[in-house]
Amino acid sequence: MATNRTFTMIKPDGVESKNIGNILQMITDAGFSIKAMKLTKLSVEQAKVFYAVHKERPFYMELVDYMVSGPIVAAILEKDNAVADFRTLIGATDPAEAEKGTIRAKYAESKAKNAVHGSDSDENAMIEGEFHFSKEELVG
Ligand code: IDP
Repeated sequence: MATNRTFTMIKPDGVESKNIGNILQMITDAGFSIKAMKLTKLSVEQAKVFYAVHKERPFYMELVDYMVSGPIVAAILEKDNAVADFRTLIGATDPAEAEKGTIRAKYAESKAKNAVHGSDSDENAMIEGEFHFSKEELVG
């Protein structure tokens, strides 16, 4: 996968608050094209693996429980400088600290329930994209 791609999830709170459409609109308005997308629900095992990097953190099981609490939308996005530009678009982890106009400032509930995920490196974008999608599910 090229390095102009990133991976995102609209997390359970973003789906529950009926903001799938609003969040996707912000993503495409910012110039990202959607290369793969699905509504799905993570298993406990998948959530544990996806967030394994945080397994020593005190909030790990809270994070896993939250990520399996409802459906998510997973997507692979493409744009020049995708990883960094997407992190800018979503804003800081804690919506109280996120820049005005970012997805988390507009739609996130809290530091834990923060509406969206965005990969933090090209390497993780590739790993996370391949974790959720087969080659056949990727368009173009
Ligand atoms: P990021 O999603 O902005 O990259 P990370 O530090 O990688 O933030 O944390 C991953 C996810 O773990 C966050 O998006 C959030 O859902 C959750 N999280 C981070 N810090 C806390 C916390 O202090 N309490 C509860 N959940 C947290």
